[in-house]
This record gives sequence, C-alpha cells and structure tokens, in this order.
Amino acid sequence: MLDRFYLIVDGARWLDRLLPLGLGLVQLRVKGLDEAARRAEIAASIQKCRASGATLVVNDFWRDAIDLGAAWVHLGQEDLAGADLVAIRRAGVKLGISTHSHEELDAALAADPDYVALGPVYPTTLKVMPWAPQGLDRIGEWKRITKRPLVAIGGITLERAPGVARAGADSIAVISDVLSHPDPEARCKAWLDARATWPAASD
Ligand code: 3NM
Repeated sequence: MLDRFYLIVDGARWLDRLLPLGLGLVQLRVKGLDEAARRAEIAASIQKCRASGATLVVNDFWRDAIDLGAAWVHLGQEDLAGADLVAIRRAGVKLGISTHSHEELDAALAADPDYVALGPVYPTTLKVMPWAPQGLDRIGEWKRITKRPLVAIGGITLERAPGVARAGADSIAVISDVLSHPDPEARCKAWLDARATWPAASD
C-alpha cells in the first residue's frame, strides 16, 4: 500500500531537508537538465531514499530509472506512449500513470499500472493544463473503476486533504503546498502528522 502522503520534489537537495522528517513516498520530478545532471539527481535521490527507508518514484525518465535501479517510475500519457513497458516490468520497476480523462484512464489501465494518479483535483498553478479540475466525485469514480491504489494530485492543500482521502484517494501527491510554503519543513511535518487523522474512503 502507498503512503498516504506523497511529496513531489524538483531536486535531490530537498531530500536532505525533508527525508529526516519521516517521508515515506517521494517523487523526483526534474525538468530541463542535461542528461548527466539528470542522472546524477536521480542516482543521488535513489541513494538518499534508500538510506532513509523511503520509496522513490522517478518521474518520466524510465530508462534512467531502470539503469540506476529505481524501484518505481511515474509516467504521463505522452511518456507512456513511448515507453518500453516490457523492459520496465522485466527490470522489476513498479509503474504509476497519470490520468485526466476516461480516455487516458483506458490507456493507463491497458498498461496494468501499480497505481493510477488522477488530476488535477483542484486548480493548480504549477502546471498549465487543458483539463478542468476533476472534483472529489471523480476520485470515487476512479477508485471504483481502477480497483488499484489511487493517487490524487493537483491543488491539494493540507486543509483539503481529509476530503480528498474521504473521497477515495489512497495517497495524496503534493508540490506547492509544501515546497512553496514559507517553512517547508514545518509544513511537511504537518502533512506527515495529519495522515493518520484522515478518514478512510467514504467514512
Ligand atoms: N500533475 P500542486 S497536477 C505535476 O493533474 C502535476 O496530472 C498534475 O502540484 C496532474 O500540488 C500537477 O502544486 C501539479 O498543485 C501538482
């Protein structure tokens, strides 16, 4: 089962600050680096998470994830279309896939992922996206259809988290609410402490 709090970071430097707080699940989402810098970030993140007992998910770069020994990879739909799923499976790498519509959900389920992510649940300022916010009802619908761990993402704050969990999300993925907070360590700690208080789906 996935940790209920899933932090997404844009560089390994965050891990030194936040892993000691007790993070269990982290995604490394790096953009715009050259290959050598990207692979160094991924390798460092794998090592840091391993040392701390956290699960690291590598966004997009599935070849690097295989080469460098990551346990998980997360793919958006474009990367999914070009990915060698057989190679990913053969390497024993687990797979999460983003979805934003029923069509994308069909494509994701055809790849038999280990989790499905649904977004954006709320408006997000982090990424320009053509999809309207999904809302909480969609989470329950996705949970019924996917029958596997469900990650909710997009515009989720600590205050919104209980409702997202109640709607059926197994894990809540977050960027801005932690990384853009004036005190990321304190905010991250607050998320970690709050996890246990969230209701189970449809409590
Ligand atoms: N993917 P924040 S929303 C990276 O809907 C990403 O697939 C999304 O950041 C999707 O927590 C998103 O700051 C951004 O809204 C999440």
